[in-house]
Amino acid sequence: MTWDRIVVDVIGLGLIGFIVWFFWLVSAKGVRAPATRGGYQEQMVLVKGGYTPDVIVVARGKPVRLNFVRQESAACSEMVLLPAFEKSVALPEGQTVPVEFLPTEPGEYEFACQMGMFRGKVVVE
Ligand SMILES: [Cu+2]
Repeated sequence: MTWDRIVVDVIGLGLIGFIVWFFWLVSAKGVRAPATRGGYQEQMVLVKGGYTPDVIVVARGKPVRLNFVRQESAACSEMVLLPAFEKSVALPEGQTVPVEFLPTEPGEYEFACQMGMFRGKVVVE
């Protein structure tokens, strides 16, 4: 085995490890919404065949702003509901729609399309 072959193998294994880490571990634990100006915890959520990311971790007591961006025309995703915070928001295709709420109690709060086919959750710590 030549050394360039070894390098290719190591890179390949590294990529596999990264993919497993990214799609498995990260998606299982969720994404922590970073703090932005104005004291918000802010996270972009792509709406396309589901929600990406679909698990968003926030701290309680600080306002949250989820910026939904719908990149599809399927009617399924034209609304997003966040029942625990009494939110029901229309998502026009291609626009960034902020949804703001203040989490006060730790817990897991689901958000979903109006038919409940796409699902995600906000984990409040
Ligand atoms: Cu739906």
